Amino acid sequence: STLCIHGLGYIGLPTAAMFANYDHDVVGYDTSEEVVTRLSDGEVHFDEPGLRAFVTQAIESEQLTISNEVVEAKYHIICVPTPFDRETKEAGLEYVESAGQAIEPHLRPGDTVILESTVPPGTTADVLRPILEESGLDAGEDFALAHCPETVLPGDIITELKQNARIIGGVNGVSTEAAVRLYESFVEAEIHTTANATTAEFVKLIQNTFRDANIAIANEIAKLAHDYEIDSREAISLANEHPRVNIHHPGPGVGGHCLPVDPWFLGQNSEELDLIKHAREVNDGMSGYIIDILKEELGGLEDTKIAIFGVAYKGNVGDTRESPGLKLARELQAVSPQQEIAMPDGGVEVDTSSSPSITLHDPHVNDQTLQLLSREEAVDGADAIVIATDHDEFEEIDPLFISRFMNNNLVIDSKAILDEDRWNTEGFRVSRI
Ligand code: SAJ
Repeated sequence: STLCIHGLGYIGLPTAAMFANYDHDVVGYDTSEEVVTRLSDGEVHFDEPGLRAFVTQAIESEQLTISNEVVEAKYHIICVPTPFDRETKEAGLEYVESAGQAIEPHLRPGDTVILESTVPPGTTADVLRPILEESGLDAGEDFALAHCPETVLPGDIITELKQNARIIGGVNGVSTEAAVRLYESFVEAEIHTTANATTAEFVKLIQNTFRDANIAIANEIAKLAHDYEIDSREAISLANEHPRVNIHHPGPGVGGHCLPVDPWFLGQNSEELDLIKHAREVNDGMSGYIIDILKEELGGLEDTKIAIFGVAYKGNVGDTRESPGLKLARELQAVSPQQEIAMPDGGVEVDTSSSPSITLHDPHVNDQTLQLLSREEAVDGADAIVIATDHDEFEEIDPLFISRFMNNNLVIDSKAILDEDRWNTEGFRVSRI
C-alpha cells in the first residue's frame, strides 16, 4: 500500500479519507479495536460535518482500508494525540513514541515518515528520529523524515484540509521535498517549506499562541470596559476599523485541544514563557470572572440554581475538550459554600445542601456521563442562565417561553449572541462579557 496513517482521530481520519479520495491506496491504522470496528461498520466516532459521507466514499471505493495492524507503506503519517498534562503543563509524547516504534520494523529504504501531531519544538529530530533509526536506516539519507503540522479548524476540516496553506519542514532538504510531493496531491493552497523540522513545529505552535494571546487581550479589554460601563464588543469592533488592528472576541475562556495547550508546549524545552504564560492565565481566569459576576448579581451563590447553556468548547461543534462551560461548572461546584459537619464517630462530612445546583444543556453534545438536560428542564427553577457557547440554536431561544420556568431573571451572555433588547423586554437582566 502507498500510505499508512497512524491514528484515526480528528486529523488522521479526514486525512486518510482525503488521500484515499485522491486515488492513493491508504491503510488507516488505529490501536483502538473499538474505533476500527465502528469505522469498518461505516460509523464515525466523532462529530464533524460531512465527514461520515467522505469516509464512506473512501471505504466504498476500496481506496481506504481500516485496520489494527501497521503495514509496509511508502509513506507513514503519524496523527496521534499528544495529551496535555495539566499539572506539569507538558505534552505527553508516549503515542508519538509508540507510533515510531510501530513503524520502525516496517521501515524500508526510500520510505517517508511524516509527523502531523502537534508537538513541542524538537520532537521530530530528537524523539522520533532516534526511534526510527533503530532500524539501522538513517533519516535524511535512507528514508525521509518531516514534520507537517495540521492547521484545520474543527467544524470545517474537510474544506480547510484542501484550502489551508501548509508548512513542511524535513530533517533535511530531501526529506522536505519528499513530503511536499505527497501533500501536493490534494492541497490547493501554497505549501511553504523549511529544511528543519523544529521550525515547522515552532510555527504551528506560535500560530495558536498568537490567537490565544489575542483573545487574552480581548478578555482583558472586556473586563476593563465593564469597569468603565461601556460595551467591549462595540469598542473592539471600532478599534478594528484601523487597518493594522485585529482584536479577537472576548468570551468565557478559551477551549479546545489546541489553543489552551499549544502555548505551553513552547515552554517544554525553554524557560522563556512569560507574556504567553500570562495570557494563558488571563483566559483561564474567565470562568472565575463569570463566577464573580454571578455572585455580585445574585447576592451570593448559596442555594441558587445556575443553568449552563453550551458545554462544547465552541459554537456548533460537539467537542467538549477543555470546554469553558464545563470548567465553569466544575469551579462553581468547588467555590460553593460547603459546611463541614462533625460526625458522632469523629469523622467529618461535607454538607453541600446550600451549594448552587448546576444544570447543563447542549444540543450538540452527546455524552451520557454529563447528565445533559433539555432546555426546559435545565432552566426549571433556575436563577441564572450562563450562555457559554455560541451555538446557533441559542440565538433562537424565546425569552418569554424561558421566563415561565425561571426563578430569577439573570442571563450572562458570555458570547454576546442574544438579542439584548428582546430579553430585556421580557424582564431579563442581561450581562455580557
Ligand atoms: N475564541 C474566543 N474568541 C475568539 C475566537 C475564539 O474566545 O475571538 C475561543 C473559542 O470559543 C474556543 C477557542 O477560542 O473556545 C478556540 O476556538 P478557535 O475557533 O479559535 O480554534 P480551534 O481550537 O477550533 O482551532 C485552532 C485553529 N487555530 C487558529 O486559528 C490559529 C485551527 O486553525 C487549528 O488547526 C487548530 O486550532 C489546531 O488543531 O491547532
